[in-house]
Amino acid sequence: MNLKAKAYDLRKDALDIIVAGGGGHIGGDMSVMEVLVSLYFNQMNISPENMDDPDRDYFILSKGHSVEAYYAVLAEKGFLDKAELLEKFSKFGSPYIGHPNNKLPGIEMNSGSLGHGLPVSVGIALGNRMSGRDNRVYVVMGDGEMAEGSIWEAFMSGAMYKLDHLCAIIDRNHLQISGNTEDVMAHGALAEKIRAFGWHVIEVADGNDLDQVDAAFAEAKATVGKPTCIISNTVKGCGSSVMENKAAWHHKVPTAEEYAQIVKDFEARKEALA
Ligand SMILES: Cc1ncc(C[n+]2csc(CCOP(=O)(O)OP(=O)(O)O)c2C)c(N)n1
Ligand SMILES: [Mg+2]
Repeated sequence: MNLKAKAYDLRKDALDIIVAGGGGHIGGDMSVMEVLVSLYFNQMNISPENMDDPDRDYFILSKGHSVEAYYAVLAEKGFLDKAELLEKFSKFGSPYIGHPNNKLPGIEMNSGSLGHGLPVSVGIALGNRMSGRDNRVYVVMGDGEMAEGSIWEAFMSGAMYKLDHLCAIIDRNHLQISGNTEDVMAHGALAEKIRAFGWHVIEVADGNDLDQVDAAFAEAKATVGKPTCIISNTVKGCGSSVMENKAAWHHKVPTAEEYAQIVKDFEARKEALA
């Protein structure tokens, strides 16, 4: 499978889920796609067959609003049914709600209230180690999410317990709901701050380049004695100039014209990869 091209097909699936449901957090779905594709197809020991195995790897989508990208990847992996998603996403009474729901196959944790994924992941990683397990825990956060104080408590405890099987990823797309992160709650020297908390930090120059993302995860796996944080520099709305780097596309449904242009742009990006 050509995973780089697959990331664009999955962007199209996320787009279709949003259009079918009449709403969704499209910008952050598009920025995080290569991280999800790398994790689910190249990194993690996780599948519909082993979800009850305590030795599986764990994944938490802390920035739960990017659920449409998550659903698209879970469907591709065989956890969810794509046709059912298109039919039921965001419909009254449906389990396919606009944030991760742990009643669905493959989803470990309800998320969407930002700031909770890293604290929970610290607990899972510590519990796994206390049980003598060797599995890994991955958690994806948004860069706007860094404004939550609970994240920084978890950075402290993850380092204190030397959780080297824990890997946090920050989808550094520079935008949050209402604008640029540096205007809303400035990060300053983000990498240096997290390093000072005792983590190994890897900065990925282009987090929408699957090779760079894969390389960062390989380095995380080889890191001993401390947890790793990958700061993945991405483009919000990645895949189409209709959406890219535009705060207004944080949560939006495209018009028919915009939809047609976005799909055309995805195809062009795919061709450029070939
Ligand atoms: C505790 C909490 N406060 C506010 C929100 C509303 N909210 C939803 S998405 C979002 C912005 C998140 O920005 P970021 O983490 O950068 O995500 P991305 O850019 O990847 O979409 C906010 C403030 C929330 N979901 N949870
Ligand atoms: Mg962001």
